[in-house]
Amino acid sequence: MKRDVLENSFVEQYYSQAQHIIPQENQKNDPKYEEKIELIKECQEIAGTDLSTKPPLNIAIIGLPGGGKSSLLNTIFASFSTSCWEDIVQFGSFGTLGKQFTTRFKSFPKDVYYKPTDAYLMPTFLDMTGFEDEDSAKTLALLELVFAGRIREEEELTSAKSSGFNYFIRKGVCHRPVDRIIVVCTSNPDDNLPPSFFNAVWKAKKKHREIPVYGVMTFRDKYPPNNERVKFKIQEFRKHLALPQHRFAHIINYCDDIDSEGVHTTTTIPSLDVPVLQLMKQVLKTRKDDPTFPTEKLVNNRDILSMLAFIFAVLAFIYVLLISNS
Ligand SMILES: Nc1nc2c(ncn2[C@@H]2O[C@H](COP(=O)(O)OP(=O)(O)O)[C@@H](O)[C@H]2O)c(=O)[nH]1
Ligand SMILES: [Mg+2]
Repeated sequence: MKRDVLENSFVEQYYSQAQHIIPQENQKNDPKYEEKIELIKECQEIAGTDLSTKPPLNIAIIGLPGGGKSSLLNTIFASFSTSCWEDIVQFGSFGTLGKQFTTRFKSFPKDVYYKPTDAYLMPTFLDMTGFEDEDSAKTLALLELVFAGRIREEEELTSAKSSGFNYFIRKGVCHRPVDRIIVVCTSNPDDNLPPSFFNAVWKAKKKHREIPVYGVMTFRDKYPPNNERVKFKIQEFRKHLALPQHRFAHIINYCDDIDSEGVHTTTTIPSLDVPVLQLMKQVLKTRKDDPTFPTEKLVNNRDILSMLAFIFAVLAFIYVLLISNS
């Protein structure tokens, strides 16, 4: 039985036996409160501090509209917080036709979502919207550009069609390349998986360097893992993206369905946070090809330049003084 459950997702064991989650007005009364605090500490330690030689990780959240990407981000942010859930990322706005017409990404660095003023290198998240189930040259090119850090934030990606992809291929890098990819998808078995989009992600991530891919299925409250059709969807999702157990989680996001009283606007729900923090622990784990800061040489060069500029300014000043005195 346990094995069967684990085959669904590695976070199964972190949901209570009874799948029912009861939001508490005081988060400390949630049975998972202590575990949450412990996990936040573990994640902070894995992330490291700004004394280390690495930059914060860039984590891209991708998937089709309506799959729960933005909600997942708000859930991750709430899980790192001990005050309350906040709607930092706009969610549920995938349009009346259930489709977004523009492809964009928006980044959420630590300062936006992480309230403590400590030195931990909490990651930057990129929320990517507007993809469809296709692996056309355009989709592939857009994914590659974002993964490589060669596209500007909130730039409308759709205009690539008319101007050719060269429009976007810049010499300079606009943001650090993506270090991790989290593919998000609903566990609603009536919603088909997007296999062409998965193919595009797979091809794009192989292009520059192997970026580790993680998978998250949402709507666990509505489509629990003991349902045969949900189980089948999970298997297919994992097969498509070759997701080993520790890279896949079937979770519940913060949403009105789980907390109709709206308690989460004044507190957090540790029972929702713990499985998500377990996943974050996996995602943040240091890998050998993780980036380190561009060597000290760059900093030194910059220092030398500013020193030269200073000396030049002083000499110019003395020269002007001498001239005016003579
Ligand atoms: N019941 C339930 N609803 C969810 C869950 N995740 C997201 N939603 C809802 O699904 C809708 C779409 O979510 P959103 O995060 O905007 O999806 P996105 O388009 O992928 O960013 C919103 O109304 C959310 O409240 C979940 O785990 N359970
Ligand atoms: Mg969204």
